[in-house]
Amino acid sequence: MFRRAIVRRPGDNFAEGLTTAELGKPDFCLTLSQYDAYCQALEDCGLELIRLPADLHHPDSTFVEDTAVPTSRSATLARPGAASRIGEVDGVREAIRRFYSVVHEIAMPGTLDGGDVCEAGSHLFIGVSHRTNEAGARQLGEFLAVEGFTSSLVDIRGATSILHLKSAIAYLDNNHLVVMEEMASREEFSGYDLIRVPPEESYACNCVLVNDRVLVPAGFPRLHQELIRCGYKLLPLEMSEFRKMDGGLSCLSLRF
Ligand code: CIR
Repeated sequence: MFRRAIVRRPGDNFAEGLTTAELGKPDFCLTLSQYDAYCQALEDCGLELIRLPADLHHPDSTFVEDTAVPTSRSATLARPGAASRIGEVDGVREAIRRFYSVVHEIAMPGTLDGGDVCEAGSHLFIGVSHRTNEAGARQLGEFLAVEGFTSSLVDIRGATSILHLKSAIAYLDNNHLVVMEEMASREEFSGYDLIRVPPEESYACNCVLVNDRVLVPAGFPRLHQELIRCGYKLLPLEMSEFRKMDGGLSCLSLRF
């Protein structure tokens, strides 16, 4: 069960963040209303929110998931792979320290974005991407091995359509792994009950189980139906403006 989540409000320069999406410029009013609905959804799932103010020095900082990896026993401060995002970590350090006595930190030459880390029970899939390098992935694996986690690296550098590992997979529970069709045959995922997401819905792979509900982007009926068939209760959320900035649903919060 998650009890809390850290979120950070988008700043009015949100549109100046990094993106490859070519979906146009986000509308700031709509961004804020989607953000408010997202926060409300987390509260509806029973979470207490730690709301951080907008950070205008870092237009991508609303994607707070990339700055840390919280588990039930420790948190690891990340070291984002994009130069413009490294400073975002300083903005969450204090909030993390308030709730964790054990805080690890990814160090040079390692880079790691939280969006590349998928916790699947006691196993961690760590994406090696254009943001997370092998050194960062291995550091995280070593920190969390002490807590009993096993880990494996998943090289996604060849998958041009995704930014982070969690753009392509999401672990729910009961061995269910949501996975984009293109990656479904990878050996790493062979022991799981796969919920395959067709290419036209692959944005929705980035969904999150928060206590008894799955937060999922609105507008992806095939995945919604499949999740309902598997017994999940859904909480669909409009994500259009975050998608324009390459952001997925999970990246708007750090849940613990
Ligand atoms: C970036 O390119 O870093 C941001 N514009 C989007 C980050 C999305 N993060 C995530 O999916 N975990």
